[in-house]
Amino acid sequence: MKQTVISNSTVQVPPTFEGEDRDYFIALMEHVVQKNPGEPEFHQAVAEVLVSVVPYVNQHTKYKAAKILERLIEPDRTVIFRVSWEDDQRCVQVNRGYRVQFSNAIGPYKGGLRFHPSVSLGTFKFLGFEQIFKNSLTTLPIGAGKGGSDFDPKGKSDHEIMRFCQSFMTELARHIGKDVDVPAGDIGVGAREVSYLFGQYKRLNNRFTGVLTGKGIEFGGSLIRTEATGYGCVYFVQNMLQHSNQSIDGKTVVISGSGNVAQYAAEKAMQLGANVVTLSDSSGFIYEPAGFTQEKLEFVKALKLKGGRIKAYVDQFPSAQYHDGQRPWSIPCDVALPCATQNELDESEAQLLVKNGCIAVGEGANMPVTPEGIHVFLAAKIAYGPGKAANAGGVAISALEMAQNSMRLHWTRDEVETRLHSIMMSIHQQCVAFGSTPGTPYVNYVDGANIAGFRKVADAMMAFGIL
Ligand code: NDP
Ligand code: 2IT
Repeated sequence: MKQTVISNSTVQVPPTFEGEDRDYFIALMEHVVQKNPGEPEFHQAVAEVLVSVVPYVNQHTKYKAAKILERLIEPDRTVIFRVSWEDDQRCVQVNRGYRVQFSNAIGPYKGGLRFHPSVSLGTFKFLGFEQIFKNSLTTLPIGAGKGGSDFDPKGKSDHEIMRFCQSFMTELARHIGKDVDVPAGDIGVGAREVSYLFGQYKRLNNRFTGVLTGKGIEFGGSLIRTEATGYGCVYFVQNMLQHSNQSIDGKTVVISGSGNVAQYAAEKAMQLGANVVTLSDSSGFIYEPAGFTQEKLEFVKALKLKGGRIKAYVDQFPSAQYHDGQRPWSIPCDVALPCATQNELDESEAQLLVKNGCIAVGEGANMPVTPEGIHVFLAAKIAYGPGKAANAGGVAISALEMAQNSMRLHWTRDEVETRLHSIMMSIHQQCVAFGSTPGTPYVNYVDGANIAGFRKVADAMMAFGIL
């Protein structure tokens, strides 16, 4: 009988794979699972890329002979360190810090820091691996890394956050640098944390350099960086819709999350005429049937800035309903934007979205849809924009922040937003170039993003020889 799953994992062998593609996929995945036990998110992220890239590599055998895929699935290096700090009760606390420097083939390691109690090494390996292809798609010279800690910022005082960030950076500082590795924010790491981290790096090194992005505007940050991931995600969805002669104007949009990405995805969707009806956090979701307004969104931004729960929204605006412990995917919509976390939209929720008439999905979060959920979207041939493409706007503007820091100048809001717009368009074009089925208007954005992202990095690796 044919092998359909990879040993000791939930990874499925793509049912359409035959012969060489099947053998190579199985060999690579068996290796990944065996060498990286207990890291299911990393296995999932690798499998999602191999689905597209294995057939491509089998057709372009120079990559296979040079073992580019075997090299790409192994991070350049992984750093794990202890972070000790003192809480407000003068008790010593110990957390674990990570930085996975995945690939610097096309530029300095680049990617965010996540502070969340659920993380482990496998989380950062999945995120760092995704970042390789995403950063390549941006058209800018950035390699890939990711890091963070199992520190839980929820309920911590400002002083505790500061002490944690300073201790974390005291160790991380020796591994990063403006031409080496440039971290930024992600879940649990926003403007406040980046500022503490940057301040400590500057103190330790006595150097004012663009070693982090997402900095405050007063000390080297770029305009539009805060908005970039959410805005970029909506631009990408707009591009996908325009490709099939549609528009986001007038569409009903369901969004998960209420953090940085969700807030600005909601803002741009509304600016482009869409009706955004949900936001959520890890406790539940709010449904605003008539749609959010800018004023209501400002309330959410202020609420989340002070660490509030999304539930508090309904006390202020009784027009909305709060659904405790649920995710928003049961609400009928035209467009779904998962903007919270990985694996937050599963097969049955994907089926429900399609049944309710959803025509486009744009991933603001990284890997938010399960493999079975992705299969539902691809089988239904709706416009499904994977995170590597759809949420690349954030890291793209980080790269522009690095450029501005190197030039020691500061671009205007218009200049940066225009560039974001054209970068998202270019990412869309790359997906169309590598994901179209000849003779049909359908674009498989998963294949497009994976293959276009892979090619550039693979060609750089080929040029360097065996490293
Ligand atoms: P924030 O910390 O600002 O917001 C995270 C949001 O997601 C919150 O609403 C949070 O709810 C929710 N959330 C987090 N973890 C979980 C969980 N385990 N289950 C359910 N909900 C959860 O992070 P961002 O908005 O920056 O990041 C959101 C996603 O976007 C992540 O996948 C991130 O990797 C991705 N991303 C971020 C970029 C950026 O520039 N910031 C760039 C590209 C991608 P709660 O408050 O209850 O925890
Ligand atoms: O997942 C991501 O792309 C980010 N969290 C942003 C990374 C960055 O370096 O701006």
